Amino acid sequence: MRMKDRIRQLKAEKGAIILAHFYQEPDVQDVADFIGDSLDLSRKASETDAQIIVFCGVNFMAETAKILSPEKKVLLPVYNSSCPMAMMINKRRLLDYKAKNPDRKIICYVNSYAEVKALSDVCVTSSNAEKIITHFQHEKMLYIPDKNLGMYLKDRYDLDIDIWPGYCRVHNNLKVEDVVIARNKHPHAQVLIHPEAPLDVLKQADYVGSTRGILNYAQQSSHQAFVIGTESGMLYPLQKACPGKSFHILKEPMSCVNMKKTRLTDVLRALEEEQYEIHVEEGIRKQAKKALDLMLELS
Ligand code: CIZ
Ligand code: SF4
Repeated sequence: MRMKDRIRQLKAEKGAIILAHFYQEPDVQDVADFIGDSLDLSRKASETDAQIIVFCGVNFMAETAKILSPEKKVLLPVYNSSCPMAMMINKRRLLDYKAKNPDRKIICYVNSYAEVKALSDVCVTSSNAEKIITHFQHEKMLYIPDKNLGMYLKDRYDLDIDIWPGYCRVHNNLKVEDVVIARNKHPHAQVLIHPEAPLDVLKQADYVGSTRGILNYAQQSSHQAFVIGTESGMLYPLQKACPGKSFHILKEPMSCVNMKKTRLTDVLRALEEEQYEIHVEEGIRKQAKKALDLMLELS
């Protein structure tokens, strides 16, 4: 039996659901029941009746699903596939900061681990960060851990906000000259960039937004060609959603090695062996859930 058919059969037998991030390989996206950004996927994880969630992404995403749905079995097909940005902050360093700055609200990008979310007031994703930040805009804040999204928000809303120095290697590598080169190569294309890129690069964009935002923008736009400044996996859902339009990556390579670790064989094994199960300590989970629940309520 073909691997994709075997995956579908096992999924049905076990009553499992497969969630995949937009950055996953196309064949993994093809076997998923639902594809999206981390906000879409966390909503889906909390709403589904399925008792097993196979989460094709990186570990903080699967952990978020587990925090929201503790009664479900959440499986990550690749053992501990991680996001380097999420590792740029930890509990000890955040506790140190909080001790020195007890009056600052902690605004935590969802690209972070449970023990960090548990010390935060609210979570955000790139899809809802602007909306949530405006809710807190008259308060003193700390934004963790992505400096670029933090700088973008500070620039737009003139906030009293400290910004943690973390970053995503894939997006942080973009330079203004990359946009200039791409515009010369594709003069009729609009340039759509993810806010994990540096601020000077974002200022060159026609649109700045999350992967879901980029997808919606491209679908609704009357333009026919787009240069995409985010992880290259995004080209596949864009092309599927907009068959007549053309999409070009802003710079080669823009590939997240951790997102690309998941293969179909890993998805199959995850279903067969029910591995690798995500666990979150209950005290941490409950605290982290408060920050995620507030995010879902405000977004
Ligand atoms: O929030 C996500 O899913 C990430 C990591 C990127 C994006 O903007 O969708
Ligand atoms: Fe982390 Fe960047 Fe990879 Fe997203 S693309 S998982 S932020 S390293």
